[in-house]
Amino acid sequence: MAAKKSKAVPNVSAEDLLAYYKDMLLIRRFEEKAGQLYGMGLIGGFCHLYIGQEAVVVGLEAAAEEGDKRVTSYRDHGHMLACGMDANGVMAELTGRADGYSKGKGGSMHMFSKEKHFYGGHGIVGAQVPIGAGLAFADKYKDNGRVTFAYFGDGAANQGQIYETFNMAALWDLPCIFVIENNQYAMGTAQGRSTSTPELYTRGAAFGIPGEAVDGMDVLAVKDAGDRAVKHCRSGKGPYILEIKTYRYRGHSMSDPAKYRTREEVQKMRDERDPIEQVREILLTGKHASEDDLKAIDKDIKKVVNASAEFAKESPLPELSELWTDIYADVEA
Ligand SMILES: Cc1ncc(C[n+]2csc(CCOP(=O)(O)OP(=O)(O)O)c2C)c(N)n1
Ligand SMILES: [Mg+2]
Repeated sequence: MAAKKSKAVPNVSAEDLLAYYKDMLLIRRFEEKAGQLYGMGLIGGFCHLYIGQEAVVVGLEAAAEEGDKRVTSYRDHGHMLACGMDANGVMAELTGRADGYSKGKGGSMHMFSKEKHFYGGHGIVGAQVPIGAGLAFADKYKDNGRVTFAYFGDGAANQGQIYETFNMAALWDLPCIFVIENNQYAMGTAQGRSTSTPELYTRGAAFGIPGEAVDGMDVLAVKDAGDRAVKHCRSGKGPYILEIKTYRYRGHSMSDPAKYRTREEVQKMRDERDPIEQVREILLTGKHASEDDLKAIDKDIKKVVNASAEFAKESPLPELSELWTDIYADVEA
């Protein structure tokens, strides 16, 4: 049966809208729970929340196909959930438990899933970008039609290795989508204080890489741009840049009191541009869902998230012998 079209957004089915809503809400509720567990001392070390940026990964995952790859920075929980990694495994890793994706040895910034083609989770700013180009190089070599999403921030966009990567990716027509998640801040530094040319999507011009700026608070705009980028890369035309303008509601990490911006600035964004509220509005006005339906969805998602926290708490700490495993990669013959 053909999917029902949304009245408010002609080219998107109600099913898709609802799926985006659920996926974004799962990330938000998961991150809220992670923040709570951090406050309770159950998560140690660094923890960078993704709240506010949910539409970026959900929109782009909607444009991806099975087998496509993704790699990102330390602000990575949303990427993992959006590509289908299990909330239990992610929460157990955040709490350093044996059932976590890295057996409790990686924590928030260092998780991977071969099955879901998620290549981390990287703590060194920008380091994941050449890795992303390497993944795309492997796919190009194998001629398998896959694309890689290499995510990085507005701060990382000023790093030298990004431009070495752009050069190689363009030279070899690599199927790599460079996703700049411009959340307007790099730790406590606003973009205007660190960046000479604010139009980050033009940063590939010197290498002949096309780019576009996207409203990252609008999941439909992200999906639309993602479709264009994927089409470009899959058709063998080389890399593509998406500068996705977004906003993080929380501090840089859990230890950041965020004194470099006003509460009003954050509140205004939450009130006027929230990505989840925007889809909620479309669902309600298009009569694709009732208030009660959406309440029930939230309840179900909270159950999944609470269950992940319980799973994490009950999972044991890694055995001492785990210190000696996973040090060298298994090399297939
Ligand atoms: C090479 C390197 N330099 C500095 C740091 C410290 N550091 C961690 S995050 C960060 C800011 C990065 O901001 P951005 O790229 O905008 O990403 P966001 O945190 O906003 O997602 C910095 C400077 C680091 N981890 N690695
Ligand atoms: Mg940033």
